[in-house]
Amino acid sequence: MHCDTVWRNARLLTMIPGASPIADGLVAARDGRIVFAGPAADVPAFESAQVVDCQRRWITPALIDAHTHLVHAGNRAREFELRLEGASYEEIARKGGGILSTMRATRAASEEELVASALPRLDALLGEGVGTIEIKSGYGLDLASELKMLRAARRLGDLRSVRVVTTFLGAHALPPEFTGNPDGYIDLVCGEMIPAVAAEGLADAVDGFCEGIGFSAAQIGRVFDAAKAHGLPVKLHAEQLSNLGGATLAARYGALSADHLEHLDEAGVAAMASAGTVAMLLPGAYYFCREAQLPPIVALRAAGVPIALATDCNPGTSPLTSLLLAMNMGATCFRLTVAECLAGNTINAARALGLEAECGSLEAGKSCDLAIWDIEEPAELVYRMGARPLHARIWRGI
Ligand code: DI6
Ligand code: FE
Repeated sequence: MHCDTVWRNARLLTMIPGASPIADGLVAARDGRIVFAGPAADVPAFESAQVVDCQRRWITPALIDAHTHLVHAGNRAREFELRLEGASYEEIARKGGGILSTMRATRAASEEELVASALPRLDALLGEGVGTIEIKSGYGLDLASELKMLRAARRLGDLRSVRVVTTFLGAHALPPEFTGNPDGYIDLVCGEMIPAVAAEGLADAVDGFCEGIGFSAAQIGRVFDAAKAHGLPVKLHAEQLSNLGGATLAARYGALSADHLEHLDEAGVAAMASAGTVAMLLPGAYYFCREAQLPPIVALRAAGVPIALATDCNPGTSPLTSLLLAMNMGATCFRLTVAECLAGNTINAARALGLEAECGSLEAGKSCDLAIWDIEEPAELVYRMGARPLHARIWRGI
């Protein structure tokens, strides 16, 4: 076996479902892909240009943050203060704050400014071992500004060694030009924005916000029809603040994921289970908004719905740039197990992006995206708050 790099003397958490940790493991890479990951005793004879002694550190797949609004301008610290004084998220949104205040700042920013302001957030995530990140549009809400956001997101992937997956979220909020005319805005999303985004190859999926302060299930259904017509997979912000049946709708369209889900009901759980739609839980938003309603974890588990976790990094409801803290919140707020939290940021997150053949586990054939940790046991990744346990991050073998 010819390799470019071998990492030896490591403990491995492959994240292959059902696999045990490997006490004396080795990962070998060639041309950026894993050619072997397993017990050192099983490795075939190899020659390698470089051999790294990991000194018994743990190696996991690089982490995956599969739901973010990383690209945006401005911040909403003032709204945070208003909420501390008693205003609700929905009240602020209805008064033209909320998503629309970020829309104004994002429209005013250049593509370069969007990239520059997102880079520190991206770097914080990379410093925790993230190798793949999903980034949504949705703060432009007109064609030019949505395209600008998606270009900024793609540009981030050129500037750093990270896989950037983009999602068009035109149906995030109603822009002021369409006040009183949500269906007119959905016409624009379906008739102009999705075709333009698809023609430029700027989005890997289409998302929407199915909520009283967002769009109805019927409106989202039209967006999904347009996405499908352009060969784009879908996902949905569903059942965060109320139950509009968004998850069931998403499942009907074979959605990659349904996200948030605090108000998901049994029918929604069953629909997701039969469609194989991932439950993308966002504990940062739950925590930051001081939600009272927990997502139906026990029912999701019982139905075998794969559970993923992400930061939901956004200026309004989850100004969070730590995926490790999202894991801790998944455990403390949602009572997820350590194994569920780890799978939620690796293998199940890969599935939520349709990338399960590419990343999310240490398996021959996948991209060699590794996180090498200074920890004694994997539970520490979930247990600690504010720790910086990353020793090294490898992306595509480098
Ligand atoms: N749900 C969320 O949590 C974010 N978007 C969404 O649809 C919040 C976006 C914001 O408040 O800026
Ligand atoms: Fe979100």
